[in-house]
Amino acid sequence: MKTHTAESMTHLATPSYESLFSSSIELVNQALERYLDQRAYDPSSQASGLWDAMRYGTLDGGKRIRSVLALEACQACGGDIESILPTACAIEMVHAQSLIHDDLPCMDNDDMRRGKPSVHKAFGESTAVLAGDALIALAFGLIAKETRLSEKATPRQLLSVIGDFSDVTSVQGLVNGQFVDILYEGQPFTPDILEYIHTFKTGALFRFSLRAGAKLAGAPDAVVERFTALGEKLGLAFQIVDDLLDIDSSSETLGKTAGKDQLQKKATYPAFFGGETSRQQVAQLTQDALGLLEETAGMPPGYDSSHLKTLVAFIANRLH
Ligand code: GRG
Repeated sequence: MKTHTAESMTHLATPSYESLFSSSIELVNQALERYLDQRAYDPSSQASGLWDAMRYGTLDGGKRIRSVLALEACQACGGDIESILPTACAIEMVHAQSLIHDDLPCMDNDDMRRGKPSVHKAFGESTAVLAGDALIALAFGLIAKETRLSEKATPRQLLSVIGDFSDVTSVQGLVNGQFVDILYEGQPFTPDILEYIHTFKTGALFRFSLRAGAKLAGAPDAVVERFTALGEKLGLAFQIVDDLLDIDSSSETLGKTAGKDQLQKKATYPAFFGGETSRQQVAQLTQDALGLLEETAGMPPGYDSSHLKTLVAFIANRLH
């Protein structure tokens, strides 16, 4: 099922990401709403306050860029949207969890997220920790229990995706990046350290999103690796732009506190290379990503990369 057509894209003057991908975003939002419905799991639960915090941190806000990338990757590789949707929601749950924990006073300590008080500000610190914990476990369950298997999305592929998800959520993924990010706060750092932090802290989830999309479409290994490389390029570009926006944008536009990286002496691309070189790096990563999308080997007949190319452009040029 295609959620929008290439034709509709060309007819819009300068369409925003939100308008162009509104059906995919809506699909993810509706599924998340279902999966985070306490009544569906445990109507007599005493933990309503925990469900509320999980819903507050995940729903109502967020660009959904990672889940949209997963949906688009799966469709570009000839897969069905129903096979990737639970994984796309799991990606958003873990992303939300990472933001909830990142905002805690013991981590990056931010009172604002997605234009509203951070989860620990609205619900208290212990609830914020537990809401994040529950989201990770729920995300694994979603992929395992809700993925629609097919000739393309086989049990073998599903197990492999769950294995990859474990890497992303563990010390081989986001946790690693966050640890090293905090380790280097206020410390001298090298470009290698910078790339390391960004690759794990942000790149891992982008990498997983594109890889899982290709895997659950039953794509051949070479395509899965190509989409993995695409995710690496996009994740790095996304984080460099994030670092630039932290300097150039306002808290109001970003929905989170701007200007914090400098205050906290974070290891960022603009801090090391300056704004201009950082922007050139984004441009190079964008070119690399577009090049990977030009490759047609192993792709299904009628392969259309236009949606993914639009997402690449959005990542490079985003303003929030
Ligand atoms: C996954 C087990 C586990 C732990 C997480 C706290 C932590 C460990 C990692 C923090 C990672 C982090 C906060 C990375 C920053 C990534 C980033 C650029 C976030 C902003 O993403 P957007 O702009 O946010 O897509 P929205 O709000 O639009 O969804």
